[in-house]
Amino acid sequence: MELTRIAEALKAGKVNDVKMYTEQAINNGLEPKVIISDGLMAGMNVVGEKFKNGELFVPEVLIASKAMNAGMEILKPLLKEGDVTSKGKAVFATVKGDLHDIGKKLVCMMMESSGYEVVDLGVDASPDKIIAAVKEHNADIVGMSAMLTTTMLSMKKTVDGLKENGLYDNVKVMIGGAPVTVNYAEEIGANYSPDSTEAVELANSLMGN
Ligand code: B1M
Repeated sequence: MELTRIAEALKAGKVNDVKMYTEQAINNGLEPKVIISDGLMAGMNVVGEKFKNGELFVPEVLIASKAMNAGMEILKPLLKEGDVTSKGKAVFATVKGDLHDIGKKLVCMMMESSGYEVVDLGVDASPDKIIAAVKEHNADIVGMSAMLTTTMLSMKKTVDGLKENGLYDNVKVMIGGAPVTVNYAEEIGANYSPDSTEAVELANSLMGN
């Protein structure tokens, strides 16, 4: 019941209602991951469809995104698995020109909850910025998210930059986002996962965890 309410409130962009129903769902013992997938993401998927069909426009989608983020913030602390030793350090970013960050934040949350130290560079991160962060943090993993067919090209530039700077052999590159495919990942020398759960599984297998 709460899950339907969360999805409905998210679709309507009712930030306070999303927070309230998310808290109710937690209090009623629902699993955080279920609240994300069957409540928040269920609502966001409908918003995505309506946006695509021209039934919703950028301002409504932006409000729905705020509602999604508000729910995720409440759930974030609950996803942590207690005191786990670090499985590795990961630098994550949404690539240059791209402002979509909901999916990337979700991947970061799941990675953190599974024991990775995550440095989130935010959105619109240039190849230079990502490469500098990989160097600075001596990252084991670099994760890039893109939601636009135009911005995913920046992933290749970043991978090429990592190679030019002699960093590529020491860092595992992970990419994802709606327009990204496994073929594109292979083509540019990266590893692909379709969603946040598989992103963690991929990171574990790449790191031997
Ligand atoms: Co935008 N947008 N948007 N948008 N938006 C899409 C992506 C679009 C598909 C909508 C459509 O159908 N037309 C379309 C892209 C078309 C294309 O290029 N193929 C689009 C467009 C066109 C645009 C604008 C150009 C619109 C305009 O201004 N005219 C503009 C571009 C702005 C920019 O980035 N420069 C724009 C703007 C926006 C908002 C700002 C309004 C808002 C973003 C708010 C925010 O993120 N803070 C927004 C939103 C919300 C969407 C949709 C509706 C939903 C995206 C989302 O958050 N989904 C989206 C439609 C859609 O996807 N169906 C759309 C929920 C999220 C949990 O899923 O992000 O897919 P997702 O993440 C998943 C996986 O992809 C994966 O795991 C996540 C969790 O399971 N994943 C990874 C993601 N990153 C990963 C990284 C990994 C591994 C897995 O490893 C590193």
